[in-house]
Formats: sequence, C-alpha cells, structure tokens
Amino acid sequence: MTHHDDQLVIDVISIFPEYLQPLDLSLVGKAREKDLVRVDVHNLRDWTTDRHRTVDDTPYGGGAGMVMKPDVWGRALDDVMQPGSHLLIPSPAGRVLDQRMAEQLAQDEHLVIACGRYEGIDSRVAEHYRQAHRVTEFSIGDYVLNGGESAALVLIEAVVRLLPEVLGTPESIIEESHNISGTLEAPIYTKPALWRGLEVPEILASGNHSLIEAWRREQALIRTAEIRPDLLDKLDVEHLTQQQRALLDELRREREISATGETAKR
Ligand code: JDQ
Repeated sequence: MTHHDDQLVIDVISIFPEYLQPLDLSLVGKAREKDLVRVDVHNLRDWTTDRHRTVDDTPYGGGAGMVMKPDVWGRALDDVMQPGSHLLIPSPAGRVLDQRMAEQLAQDEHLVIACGRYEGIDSRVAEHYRQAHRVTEFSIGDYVLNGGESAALVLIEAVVRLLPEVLGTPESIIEESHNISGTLEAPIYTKPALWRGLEVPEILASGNHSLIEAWRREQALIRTAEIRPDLLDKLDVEHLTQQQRALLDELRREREISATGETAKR
C-alpha cells in the first residue's frame, strides 16, 4: 500500500498482532478502505534473532514477572520510526488519554504504538527514543490491563474518528464541539414514547427547539454534577449560557454544603 502526504500513518507493534483485528472493522476499517488513514500492524517477534523468538527476560533487581527486551524493541523501532514520528507507549503509569490529547494526535503524520506485555518494556527504550523523537507514555484510565493492545485500539479509534472526512463532519461532530464546554450530554430517547411504563420527557415532543436546547443544557449540567463533579471545576464558563452559569453556581453551592456535611461526619 502507498502513502500520500496528508495521510495519517499508524504503525502498531505487538506480540499479539491478531489482537488488533478490530481495526479491520467499522469506522477505522472504513477509514482505511477510503485511504484516510494507513494502519500497519507488525509482529514484534519478526525482530527477534534467536531460535525461540524470545522477547522477554528476568527483571534486574528481582521481582515478579518478566520485562520486554530493549534490543528486540530497538531493532523494531529503528525499522519503523522515521524523522518526525511520534512514539506512543501504552502504560499504566502514562498520561491519561483525553479528548484534547486525541485532537493533538490527529494532527500528527506518523504514530508508532509500541504495545508491551508482561511487566512492560525496559525503561531505556522510551529514554533512548526521547533523544530524537517525541515519546508519550499513555494510560487509558486508572485500572490495570495485561498489555498495551486494548489501549492502542482505544487510542486509534479516538484519533481516527477526528480525521477530516472520516465522519464526513456531520451534525454529530459539530454538536460535540459545541459541547466542549466540558459537560456530559443530556439523556437521549427514541420511539416508542412510552416504554415499560417509562415516558420520554414531554418537552422533547414539544417542537419548541429553543426550549429543548435550554432543557438539554440544564440536564447536561445536572448530570455532570451528579456523575462527574470533578468536571464542574474544569468547566469553561465562557462557553456557558447565562442560564447555565446560574445553575452551575447553584449546583456548586449544593456540592459545598454536602462536602461540609461529609467533613462534619469525620
Ligand atoms: C502494558 C502491567 C505494569 C500491569 C504491560 C504492558 N490504562 C492502562 N492500564 N494498564 C495499561 C494501560 C497497560 C499498558 C501496557 C500493561 C498495562 N502491562 C501490564 C504492567 C503494571 C501493571
């Protein structure tokens, strides 16, 4: 397969290349068919030199588990990395992936994702490539996986859907960018209007679009306060309507009161 100048290229290196088969499907699969992104998956063992195709060894200093060998990773990465490549290393100790990071990665030309297994990759690999490249260790959240492959899948999906023409820049993306005020979305419904005794909120069938938008913005804030109160502190008030700012103040006061109650209990 060839490459054109404006195309994002993603190389993934793993001892389980089959783990990345979901990249053949759905949105990413279609983006690849349309040549909007090139994704090449490599087997790390292709860069081993011994009869047993060994990729790991015991840790210096002792401890449980095995560590991936820097020499094998060095040969693989020397083949795949080019000037300007961005090396991404999934790690439970990495920077937590967020939408802002995905947006930045969507601007890159070449991403190389080094998926470790066992206890991870010898730390000198990241250190070495940092001397001449951008290297980012990233986590997809505060829970423990067995290896980097599922983190790579998550990152690729988050990045590829942001590429121009992948979603055809429909209303969904425009609406999302309206919602970068940093709130969760309002609840959503489709037909039937009554399902198992549960009704769709009446206002949504009113046909009054400005009332509906005001209701959705209100619900978005209430939900955010309920489910992700941490996001309330990071909200960009510039993007909020006057009505939302008033509700935000109210929700923050309620949080402060309940937080005072929590402190009093201790
Ligand atoms: C690797 C491991 C060290 C578990 C080996 C490579 N968000 C996130 N959670 N876990 C990972 C990412 C992750 C990424 C790469 C990985 C886990 N492991 C297993 C290594 C401590 C715990």
